[in-house]
Amino acid sequence: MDFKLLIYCALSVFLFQSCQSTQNSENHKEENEIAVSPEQMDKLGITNAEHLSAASKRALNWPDIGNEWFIEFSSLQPLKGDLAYEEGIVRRDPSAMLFENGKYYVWYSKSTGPTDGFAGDIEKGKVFPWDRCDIWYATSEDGWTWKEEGMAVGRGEKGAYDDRSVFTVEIMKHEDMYYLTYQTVKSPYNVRVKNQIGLAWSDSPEGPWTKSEEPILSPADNGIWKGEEQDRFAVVKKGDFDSHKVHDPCILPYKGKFYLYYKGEQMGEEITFGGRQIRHGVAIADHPKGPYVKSPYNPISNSGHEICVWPYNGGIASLITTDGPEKNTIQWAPDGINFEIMSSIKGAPHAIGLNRSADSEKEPTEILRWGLSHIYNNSDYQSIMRFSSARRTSHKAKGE
Ligand code: AAL
Repeated sequence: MDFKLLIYCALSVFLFQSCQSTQNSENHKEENEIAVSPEQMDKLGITNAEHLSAASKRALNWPDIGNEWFIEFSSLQPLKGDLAYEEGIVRRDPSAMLFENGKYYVWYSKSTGPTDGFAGDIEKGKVFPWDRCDIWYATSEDGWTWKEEGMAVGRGEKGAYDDRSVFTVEIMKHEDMYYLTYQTVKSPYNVRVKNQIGLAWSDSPEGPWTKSEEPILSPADNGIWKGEEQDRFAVVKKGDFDSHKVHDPCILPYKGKFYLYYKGEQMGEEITFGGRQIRHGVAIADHPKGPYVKSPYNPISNSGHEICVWPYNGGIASLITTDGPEKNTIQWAPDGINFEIMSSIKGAPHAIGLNRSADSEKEPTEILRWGLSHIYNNSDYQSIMRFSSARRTSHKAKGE
């Protein structure tokens, strides 16, 4: 008996389309034929193949990948030593960790003092916890107890593109050279200020670091503000997904090139059905120092927040958190550009710093077993924490 025999059902679907042009608007009917195998019916628990709900139709399009990308995160744990929470100090947005010279290295944003916001004197105050930051680094033998080693990259001199803040850093090691990439803001830090991306390099994780004279990436220059007021929602034209800010840079060596993944913020950002309009893009270079050319396929994600990407099985995996309709998913792109959802998770720690010494090829999410994140101890001060995650393959009651 042929169990593979497919049941074909003809479904009529009315698609109501309205034409925006001056031409006639019309309703039209389309015939859809959906093939449902007995195995699919059994796996998805479909009652009647002739009556497929919209949910069942979507389920029939799910990839058949089992649960190997599904994980759950545990509660964040505090760090010890110099990276334990300290009143009056902001330590946040940890980079990935490298394991060198018998210890882990991490870089992060550090600033002091409370946040004043935009209402006060922005020339003197601190508008965000990540304003007036420098990039510091710390080391640890076990990933729990950390020693703060000092500043790695400081703000630039007055008038430089990075004179106000350098923050949200990532690290890449390539051919015995180390590259820090980070966000930059030039004074004055007002609501409409454009945020750029800088780079620094060294032959040692301990520096000294040489900074690029110019940013390596800038926002798209095709949005138009409306009026002179400091209002980032008032626009004549929004422009590309990254017309306001390029954020959260992370460079991965990939296919003989360098893929700089980043978060874009758009002028005139809106709240949509998925929350804030936050998207991700990629810019590609032949050399770690650039020039980085934005991919014509951008945006490559219409959801997410801080970038968290790793190589897996010839492609690139990406943890999508916080914003947009596809938040709380892990995605994978065979070419580093065309990402598909591989799993939907309960939620993930923010601003993850991955453990780059993990064997990321062992299984899809091996690199997420443990790493660093941050929490808001209060609205002024944040501290770096440790996350962990585990595969979850069954759901059983006590004693079952
Ligand atoms: C983070 C990151 C960037 C933003 C701010 C600090 O979550 O997306 O780094 O600028 O918030």
